[in-house]
Amino acid sequence: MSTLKAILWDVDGTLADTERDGHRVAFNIAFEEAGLNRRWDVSTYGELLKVTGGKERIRYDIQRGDMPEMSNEQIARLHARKTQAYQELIAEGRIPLRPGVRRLLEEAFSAGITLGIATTTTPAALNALIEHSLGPEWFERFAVMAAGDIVPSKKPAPDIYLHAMEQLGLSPKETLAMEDSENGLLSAKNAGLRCIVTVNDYTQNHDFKEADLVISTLGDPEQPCTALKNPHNLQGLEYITLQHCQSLFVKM
Ligand code: XBP
Ligand code: MG
Repeated sequence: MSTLKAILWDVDGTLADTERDGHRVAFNIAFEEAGLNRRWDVSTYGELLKVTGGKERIRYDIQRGDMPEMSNEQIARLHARKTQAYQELIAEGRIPLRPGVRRLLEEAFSAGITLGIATTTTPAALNALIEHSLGPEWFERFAVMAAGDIVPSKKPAPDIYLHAMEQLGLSPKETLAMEDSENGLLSAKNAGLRCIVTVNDYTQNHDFKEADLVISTLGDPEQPCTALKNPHNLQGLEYITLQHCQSLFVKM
């Protein structure tokens, strides 16, 4: 038996639905300004999400012949402009948090659970979302904000979770991951964590066999969630509480 001490949160798709109307739009703005003809439509972007990291995603599109050759430096410049465009979109407040995210974060924080971030996105993009969608007080409340190129390999590699746990002096036995995608789940599981998955339009058909719970959202009293996979047979899943998270640990 072990005890839940920390929850590490993925960002894109988990805290907020940032991909379709945030990152994707920002990539297209950067492509247009750079004089490139390439645009990532909603379904193409869904395919490209299997590659984590924005620079890596651009490189993949080049390698498969859908964008012109570019040096790493040119990719980095293009991606820097994309990040700027993304920050501007987020500053408009157009991407709200997903249902239940604020409620569960507040509940866990008040209960003294350590909270952190483990994401493949760029720190500047993460900071914009915290500032404008979550609230600046959360810069202090997250005990670790592990993001982007800080580790050698992005999700599905375990690196970012291992890094965050190392920073906090925590073991995987006492840490829960919140994810939305197969790559995210694999990253958490490769690091030995338990993992709750909230699906979204881009990830609902991913393989979540290894997840400890798969739900439509974290839910709220006025916006209940649907359980899609509940291997530990948790009860009362209208919305996910800290007690649900803790019971994943007590039972195993
Ligand atoms: C999702 C990603 C990111 C974003 C784009 O990250 O793969 O690459 O799509 O962000 P997560 P950048 O779900 O781990 O938060 O362009 O800043 O890489
Ligand atoms: Mg994600």
